[in-house]
Parts: sequence; structure tokens; C-alpha cells
Amino acid sequence: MLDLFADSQPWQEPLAPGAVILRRFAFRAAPQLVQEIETVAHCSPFRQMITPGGYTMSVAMTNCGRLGWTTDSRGYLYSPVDPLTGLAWPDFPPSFLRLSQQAATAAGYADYQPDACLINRYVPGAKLSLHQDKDEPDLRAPIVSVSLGLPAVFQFGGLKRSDPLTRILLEHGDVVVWGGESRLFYHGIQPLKAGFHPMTADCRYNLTFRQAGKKE
Ligand SMILES: O=C(O)CCC(=O)C(=O)O
Repeated sequence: MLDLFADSQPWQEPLAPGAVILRRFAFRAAPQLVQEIETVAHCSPFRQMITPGGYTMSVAMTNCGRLGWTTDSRGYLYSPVDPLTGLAWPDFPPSFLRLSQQAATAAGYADYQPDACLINRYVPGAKLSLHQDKDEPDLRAPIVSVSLGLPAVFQFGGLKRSDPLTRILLEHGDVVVWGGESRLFYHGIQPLKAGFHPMTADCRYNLTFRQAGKKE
């Protein structure tokens, strides 16, 4: 796939109050990030989680960091233990922490201390329905979301599920940061279109960084 912007400097596009797209911000770090995803997945494999309502998610997920986002029959929760392995989630690779903190700073959020990184893997047809990220106790910290591999259409709405949606194509290396007024805005990913990316083949990865525990 030819990316005409591959060698250009990252640039910013405002998305909503408190939200910005940092185009190609992770482009240079991407080869290392993809390698680290494989290392994390070696210890805590990708799995399709089952929602409390009994629905098998089309996106495959794993986590790294002190806490990992997961589901069980009681609901959605952050856990220090991977329920699949019974072990702690793999540590943050240093490249993950660095990139997320640089992106938060570039978006105007200083002193970002994420302790959870949800890693999403989309194959063609996989999607993430509209939802809010609201399981974190401290909503002052923003979400930092990194796109790698195949492009996908991101939907960003408002505080109500029925609010109008902005649809944006997110490409390899793009980072979206949202906090402040838009921290609880609904968002999702439309079904992934089939394609080939030289770094991820037939899939798209997304890293979603969150501060999920109490700040020390
Ligand atoms: O894949 C994406 O770009 C969005 C992921 C997301 O919304 C989430 O993990 O909560």
C-alpha cells in the first residue's frame, strides 16, 4: 500500500473539544510497536472475549501493563491478572509507555501515567460497537489510541449514544487522544475492510492506553 504521507512530519487535526488526531505520530515507532505486540501476545494470547450478555466480540484482545481490561459474567473490569493464563499481564514495553506519553503531551495532556494498554486486533469484518470508556476511576486522564496496519473507519460521537457521529479514516501510525470535555464521548470502529498492509498483513492493531487505577 502506497502511503503518500509516510515520510512527512506528523500533523494534528482537531476532532472535538479535548480531542485531537495526531496523524502519523506513531509512524516511526510502528515497527517496534508491532514487534512488541507479538511479544506481549506470546505471553498473554489474543482472545475473543465474551460480553456479560453472552456475545462473542469480533475483535481479539489482549493487554499489557499493571491492569488489563477484561470481561466476565459480572461485567467489564480491570484485573491485574490475565484470566486466561492466571498470571500478571506482561509489563508495558518501554516503547509503549514512551509513545503514549509523547502523544498525550503533544495533545496537551501533561504528566500522563497510563497503567493499562488494551491491544485490539481486527481482522476483516471485525468491529467495535459504539461505547464509552468509563470503567476508569479517574476520568481526568485522557485516552491515547494508536492505529497500526490496515486502515479503519473510527466513529466519534458525543455524550449520548444517539449524538451525531464524525467518521474518520484512521491509518497506520495515526494516534487519537481524547480527554477533558470529550473523555466520555461514544466511539467505535466500523467493520474492517479486507486488505494487505506490509507490517501487519491482513489485520489492524489498536493500542488503547488508559489510566485505569488510582494515580499514586
Ligand atoms: O480500535 C480503535 O481504534 C478503537 C478502540 C477502542 O475504542 C477501545 O478499545 O475502547
